[in-house]
Amino acid sequence: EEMTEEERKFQARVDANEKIEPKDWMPDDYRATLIRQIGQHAHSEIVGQLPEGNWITRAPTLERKAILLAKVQDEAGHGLYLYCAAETLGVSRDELTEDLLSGKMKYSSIFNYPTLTWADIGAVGWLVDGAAIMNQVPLQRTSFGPYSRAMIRICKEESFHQRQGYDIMMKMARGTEAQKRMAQDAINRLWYPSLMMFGPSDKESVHSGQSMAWRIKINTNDELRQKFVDQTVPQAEYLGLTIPDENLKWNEERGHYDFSEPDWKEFFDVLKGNGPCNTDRLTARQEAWSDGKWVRDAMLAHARKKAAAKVA
Ligand code: FAQ
Repeated sequence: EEMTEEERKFQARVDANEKIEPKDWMPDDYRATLIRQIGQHAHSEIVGQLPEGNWITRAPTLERKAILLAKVQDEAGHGLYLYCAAETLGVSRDELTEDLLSGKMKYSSIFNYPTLTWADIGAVGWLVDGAAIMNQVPLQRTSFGPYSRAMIRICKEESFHQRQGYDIMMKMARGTEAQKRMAQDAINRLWYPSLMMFGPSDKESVHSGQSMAWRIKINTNDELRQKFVDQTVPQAEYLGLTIPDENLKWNEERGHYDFSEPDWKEFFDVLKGNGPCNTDRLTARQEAWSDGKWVRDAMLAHARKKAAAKVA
């Protein structure tokens, strides 16, 4: 397909690593892809509070409780910056929320898995935040200005989250036999779902080609998944825990670890709504939205009263 003059100019700006700002001209599909990705990312931060919020009342010490509470609040903040970034593209936060609640928009597959023990909170911080950072560090250089700037602050907080997760794992791995077993069980259950966070294999990724040409994405899904494995294996070794993959092996020639792919059938099933917690997560968000209706109504009524008073 021939590019129009506008499209050519736009692509030249992207190729020169210029930031695209909300009021600049952009192709309709660039806008739509960003709304999808940023919106999905925002929803992930919000839904991502649920598996961890589940443990706030049961954290083993006051200090762990305070840390977890702060982390979960950070995720809420990340969701809010990201909704703001999406709003600059001409979509409202209410529309995005409604599309999440109706199942039209997605959130990360990982949050459809349960957090069964305290060790899962360690593994979520270490593996899930670790995967999130691996994906988000390059996105600091994404072509859309508001998204790239949101990523800078989010990455700083996310690095702290990962350290707190690893710290929990360290405590568990060096604790009693029962604690060590819990830590190992958490890795066994969360390893493959963490690998799925990077999206389908490059062969199956429908959006990567165009998104990379537009620098909405900087790396392919498989590139980031490989980097994550390479970074995480030595961390597991240091903990004295085992990654549940018999094919995991350093490949001298490639300079990378060889590893087993996750079960992609399970991944696509979770995306269709059939993961262990999909229904719970959406129900929790639907309840929060309807429980909050009176607050939204009251604030709108108050704003209308104020505006009317000003006119009078
Ligand atoms: N889950 O063509 P691609 C966090 C969908 S971090 C669900 O490869 P794309 C922090 C995809 O939408 C997690 N759906 O797609 C935290 C598409 O479907 P569609 C959030 C997935 O967009 C930590 C289809 O599959 N981070 O929350 C997933 O080019 C701890 C085809 O895939 C981000 O969102 C998946 N894992 O690449 C919070 C990062 N993977 O829409 C609390 C930004 C793919 O056509 C606690 N996003 N799909 O119906 C991205 O970098 C990209 O969107 C990818 C997917 C890499 C996720």
